[in-house]
Order: sequence, then C-alpha cells, then structure tokens
Amino acid sequence: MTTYFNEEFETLPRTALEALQLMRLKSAVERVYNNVPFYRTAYDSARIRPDSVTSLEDLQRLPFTTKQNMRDSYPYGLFAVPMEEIVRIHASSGTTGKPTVVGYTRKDISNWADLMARSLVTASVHKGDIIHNAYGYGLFTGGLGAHYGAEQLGASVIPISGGNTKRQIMIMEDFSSTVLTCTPSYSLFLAEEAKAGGVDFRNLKLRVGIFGAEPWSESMRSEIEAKLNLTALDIYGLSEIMGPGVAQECFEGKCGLHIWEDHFIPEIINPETGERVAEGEKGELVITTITKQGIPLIRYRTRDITSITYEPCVCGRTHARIARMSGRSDDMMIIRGVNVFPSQIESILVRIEGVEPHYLLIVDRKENLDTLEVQVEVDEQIFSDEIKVLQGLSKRIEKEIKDMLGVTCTVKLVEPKTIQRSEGKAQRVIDKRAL
Ligand code: DLL
Repeated sequence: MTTYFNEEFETLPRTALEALQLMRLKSAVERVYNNVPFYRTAYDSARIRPDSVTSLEDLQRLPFTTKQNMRDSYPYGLFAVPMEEIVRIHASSGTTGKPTVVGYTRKDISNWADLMARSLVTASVHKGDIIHNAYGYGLFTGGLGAHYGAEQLGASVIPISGGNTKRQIMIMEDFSSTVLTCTPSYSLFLAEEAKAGGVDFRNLKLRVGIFGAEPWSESMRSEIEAKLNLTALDIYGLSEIMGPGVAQECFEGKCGLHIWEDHFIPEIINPETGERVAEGEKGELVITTITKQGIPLIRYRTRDITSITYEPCVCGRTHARIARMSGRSDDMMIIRGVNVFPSQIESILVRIEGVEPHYLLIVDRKENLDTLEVQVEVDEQIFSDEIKVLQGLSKRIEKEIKDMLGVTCTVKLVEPKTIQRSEGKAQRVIDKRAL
C-alpha cells in the first residue's frame, strides 16, 4: 500500500490534472505579462496576448526562457512581486560569472515545503524517521529545501549540512539516523570515511538515501546501495524552478522520477530545433512553473537531458515520470566529434572490479586533436599489484570505453584517495581546451 503526503493531488486523474494545469497556466502567463517587463516585451514582440493561451497545446507557442535571460536581469529583474513580498533569496553558483538569483514569497516557501514533504513520502520517509540532512545549507537550495520538507512532514531532521565528515559518521551512528540526504558523490565519501574509521554501515539504522543535485548512473546506485546498505533513490530539482523536490523517484517503482505536475508543466524538446520530441525520446527538459509567485518561469530551458513517460506507475501516482538525467547538454563533451557524457563513462567504470567510483575526466587539445584522459582510482589491492596487472587493467578500460562510446582515451589509474572528494557537487570534468 502506497502512503501519500497529499493523496488527492498525487493521484488526480489525468483529465483533472490537465484541467488544473490549464487554469494555473493561464493565470501564470497573465501574471508574468503584467508584472515582468521581460515577458511583456517578449510576448508583445511575438504578438502573443496572454488571453490567447486557451489550451495546454498553446504553451508551445510561447518563447523559451533561458539561463542567459536570468543572467541578463541579474539580480532581481525577473521577480514578479515587489521586494516586500520576498521572504527568502537563494542563488546557484554556476561555473562562470555571477550567480543566478531566485526569490520566494511566503506562499512559494510553503508550496516548496509541501512538495519536498511529498517527495520524502514518495521515497518512503515518514514521521518518526530521523533524517541526516547533509545537503549544504546556505545559498544552495539543497539544505534548506530538504529541511523544510522534513519539518513539514513531521520527521526529525538533523541539519548537519556538508563537511566534517568524520563527525557526520559519529552523529549518524549515535543519533540513529534512518534517512540520508546528500549528493551521491558525498554518500560514497561518507562510506569511505566510515570504513577507514572502522564503522560498518550494516550496523547503522539507515534505510533509505535520497540523492541528487548532480548526475549519477544506475551503476553508481548499485555501488552506493551495497556500500551504505540502504535503498538509494533519485531526487531532482534546480534553484531556478524551486530547489530539490521538483521530481522524485518513488520507493515502490524505483523507475523514473515523478515530476509534480500540479505545479510544473514539463516538456521534452530537441535542443537544436526547440520542437517537442515524442514520449520516451531523449531531449532537453523544459519546465513551466504554474504556481510560483516570486519568480515564475515560463518554458525554462533546464539544459538537463532526460525523457518522459505518462505510463501508469505501480505506486498509483498519476504524475508523469522523467528518466534519470543522463547529463546536461552543456556538460556533454565533444571529443573528436563524438558526443560523450560523463555519466556514460561513469557507468563503464563503476562496473569494473577493483575500480573505485572516484574519477576525473581531463579534456585537452594536443596538435589540434582532442584528447581525453580518464583518471580513476583503483582499490589498495590492485594498486599494490604488479605493473603488468595495472597496465592490463587500464588497457581493458580504454577498450571498453572505445567499444561502448566510440571514443579513444587514455586511462590513468591512480592511488586510492587521490582524487579530490566533494562535500557537495563533485567536479568530474576539467576541460583545458576552454582555458
Ligand atoms: O541542485 C537542487 C537540488 C538539491 C536537487 C538537492 C536535488 C537535491 P542547483 O544547484 O540549481 O539546484 O543545480 C541544478 O543540478 O539543472 C541538474 O543539472 C543538476 N541536478 C539536480 N538534481 C539532479 C539529479 C540543485 N537528480 C542542476 N540528477 C540541475 C542529475 C541533477 N542532475
């Protein structure tokens, strides 16, 4: 039996859900047109009147909003309410330049807490659970987002944030934490430190982990589940749209993440043409927020690559499911014309015995040719083996990558614990070509 946080909305029949979406969409378009000069200008120049949106299909006629549009209106230009109504500000750092800034009204914060509570329940969390929340607290939405959701649900939340990993393990052990929330890469770092300190995860009370904020693979899931002795579920979100809790994988189905369609309208487009792709086909996720007040976004291009399915789910929730993100379109490396996502390399590495899930991809250009070096850690035992064994292993990985992805690389096996660990999002790629 599935437990819901808000059964009525989570199981709304498709027709009712779409009727609700349309009502909310119309009002959102009206609001941005009246309150945000950026949208008024964009719609006026495309000759679109807000009241001409009369069906969900009409959404496709509206222009996209991009991260660049947000940067251009830094910091508050896209806010749709006066500053007096904004009760919280978050920002995402991004790799270059100024952060992207978002503002929340009191209602936005309460909707977010509800959706995050819904996401936690979807991952089987309930009152009485003790949540070790190791997402960073601060401008990043992970910490506070998960925190408010946990409180809304009525679970006990430990606001440990990131860092001080040894102490985290002691707290997790002594406080009998049952749920772990952090990035997937940090969960593996916790596992490693626990092992080094003689702590066996089988003796901890952890039951489920809710991991997101960065791409991870199905093989990484198996690795985490084995090392931390818990069920690992995927959570998706982005600060521009809200923060964590935009979409959540359910405990019952463990197959795709329910995107909360009573608040967001998802579309999958071909990033080149901007046209929608068929159900099940991969493309870029575009999200329209239909309840947000502080900074509503219409057709926001997330750059995240996924696919969508409207097939019914065993958990009974009627909201569509998006597939595990296979990367960001701007993370995609083009090596001598071949498109490669870090997550594809990760899947190959994690399956190989003796290889640890800590890796770094270094892209460079030598004599006008792109090069890819895959640095990956091996376990103590392999590392102390003869050079011949190590050479054999790196050749084998090079061959697997070539066979599976069609790209030539050099593999450098490195000593355990040499690749930098992250307390938040892991950096997997260094592209020296751009420097
Ligand atoms: O990472 C929000 C979040 C916090 C999500 C905690 C989940 C858990 P940003 O810092 O704005 O917000 O980064 C958003 O991170 O566009 C994706 O590229 C990536 N991302 C987030 N969740 C996942 C996931 C938070 N489950 C960006 N799988 C997004 C893959 C993810 N990538």
